[in-house]
Amino acid sequence: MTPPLITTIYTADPSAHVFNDRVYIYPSHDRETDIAFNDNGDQYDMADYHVFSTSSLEPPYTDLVDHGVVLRTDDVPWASKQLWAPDAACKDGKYYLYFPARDQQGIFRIGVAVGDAPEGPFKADPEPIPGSFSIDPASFVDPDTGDAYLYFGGLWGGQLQCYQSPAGPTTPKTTAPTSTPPEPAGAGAKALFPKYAQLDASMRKFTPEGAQDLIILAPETGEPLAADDHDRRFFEAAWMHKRGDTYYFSYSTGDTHYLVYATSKSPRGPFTYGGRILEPVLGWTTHHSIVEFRGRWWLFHHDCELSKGVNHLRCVKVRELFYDDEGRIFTKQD
Ligand code: FUB
Repeated sequence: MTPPLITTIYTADPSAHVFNDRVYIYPSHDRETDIAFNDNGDQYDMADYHVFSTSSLEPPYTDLVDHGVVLRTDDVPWASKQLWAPDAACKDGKYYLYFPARDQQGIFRIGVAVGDAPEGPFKADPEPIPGSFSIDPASFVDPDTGDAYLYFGGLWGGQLQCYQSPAGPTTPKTTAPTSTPPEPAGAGAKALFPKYAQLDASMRKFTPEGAQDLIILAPETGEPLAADDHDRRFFEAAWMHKRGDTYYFSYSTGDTHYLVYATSKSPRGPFTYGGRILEPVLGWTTHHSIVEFRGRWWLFHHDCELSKGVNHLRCVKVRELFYDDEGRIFTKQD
């Protein structure tokens, strides 16, 4: 079995990027809690972020560096709790850490913190990104156009089901979802889409068009995935990467525990479902990132091996990822 990459603290949701020919990893920092496990994810009660870096992605990971705490809940004026899956981006020499947290009303928003180096420290903006909502921001700076985007959203505890709209931009709710609506279900119902928004030149705001649906189609019908298609519908853990002229949007299917992907020739979609990247791992959640480093592609993900199966005490792992001649992703799973 692939050994954990990070063993000194519990980590999850690894977002990996190559900056200055070194891999930087931006994970969640899991911690012990006596909060009871529930479908809302209250037991994922994280309060800070560490940044890690390495130049070696194969065991025994002797070059791994823990750069320490780079941001705490207390450093974020608008946040109340639950620093969930973060990501980072670099533009024009500045580094941007994007992160979700619950605001003072209990609504998940997405914040940004800015630094001068990939390992931080990062200073949080005083307010969340206007028009942001839900969880799991994944940043993507198109290597060919320089356009920057955030992809985000998560069902159930991630509150994405509070933002259902038939079409077009969504409007964040202004009141706390005390009892959230269920995700769509039943014959004829379409799955909820993940969201994306282009970032403006400041990298701290959405462009005026705001959050849009990222449509994922079933290859056999050309129609949006059905709500009941839990083996393929988006749940959380958005990630975007580009290989050649193909955009790969990957995500977790949540309650069916797969990491899967869809492809498009545009970062705005529509995307067509492509297949599975990773089968279920030990633990309820699965979350990942994909990055090219020195000519090879790598899948960062997590499981619960280090805690022997405690769902909210996870550990980051990395394994090589491959493409066949048609651009289909595969991994060599244990
Ligand atoms: O780490 C908290 C949440 O668990 C993340 O936001 C989800 O993607 C899941 O991994």
